[in-house]
Amino acid sequence: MLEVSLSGVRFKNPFLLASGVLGITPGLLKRAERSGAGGVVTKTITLEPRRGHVNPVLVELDVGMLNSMGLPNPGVEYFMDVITRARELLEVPLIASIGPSSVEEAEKLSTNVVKGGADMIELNASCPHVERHGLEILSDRKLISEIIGKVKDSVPGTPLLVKVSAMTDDICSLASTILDAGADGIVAINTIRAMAIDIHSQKPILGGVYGGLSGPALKPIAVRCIYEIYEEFPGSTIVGVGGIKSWEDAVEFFLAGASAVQVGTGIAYRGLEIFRELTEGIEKYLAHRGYKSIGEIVGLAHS
Ligand code: RRO
Repeated sequence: MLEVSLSGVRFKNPFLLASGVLGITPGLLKRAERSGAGGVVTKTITLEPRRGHVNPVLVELDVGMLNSMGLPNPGVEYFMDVITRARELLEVPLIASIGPSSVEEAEKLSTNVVKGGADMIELNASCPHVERHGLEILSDRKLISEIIGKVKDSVPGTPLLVKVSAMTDDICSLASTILDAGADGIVAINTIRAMAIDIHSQKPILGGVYGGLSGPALKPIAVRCIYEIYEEFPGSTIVGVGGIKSWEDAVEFFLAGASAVQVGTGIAYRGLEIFRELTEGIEKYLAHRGYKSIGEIVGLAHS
């Protein structure tokens, strides 16, 4: 009932661990699987190790979370081993998130993560607060097309999803560029550039000044982006992410056009049990309405 296939990769359920949350060690990825995740995405991997931004890197707000992690990761050489060990441990698909800053880096990153054993690639070109690895790439249409083309040439058998941002004036034209360049699908959406100021010190709270807003405030924006993309490209592969913390939230994403969804900040609110809550809730919703598979409700809000 909950099984989905994304560009030929099969998932036992459509609830995936989002990038940046627990995706740094094989053991943590396995914990997400044990808790019921249908697939897992690694922390975004860069060619060279990165320390990330200075503390504080996370603030809880009343509308969500603000992070300015700064893409901390041990680099692809180290991460290949993490992917290989995780692949041995996991039964669910493993998606490697890569964060290149150039076409050359995209080639090296994609070749290496696939050599390590990744089943799928998520190209993260939408971090709102890390220079050279995020929005600069997504807003340069020529560069993003070249990167997508290079990844597809380097690892032709591995499906490629591109994670986008709502911070664009025309999400459909961005989606068109991405799909025309050969990507297999779109992950919508990354966090939104935001900030918080401490009224006592009268200074920005985050060490990196700017951060990415995630959590409940993001949900209606993500649903809107997915709806717009699906309306223009019906049947395209869209993976939704942004503020899901209940099965009812997830249903909205499916109705808008997502074939699967990712959970990130929701884990901070609900714990890893959220994966069971989502699967049980959606199973009941589908059964109650007489649907036999999750695919039957994808995009229904458009009809
Ligand atoms: O590591 C981060 O600071 C980060 C990344 Br790469 C991203 O894509 N989105 C986000 O909110 N934080």
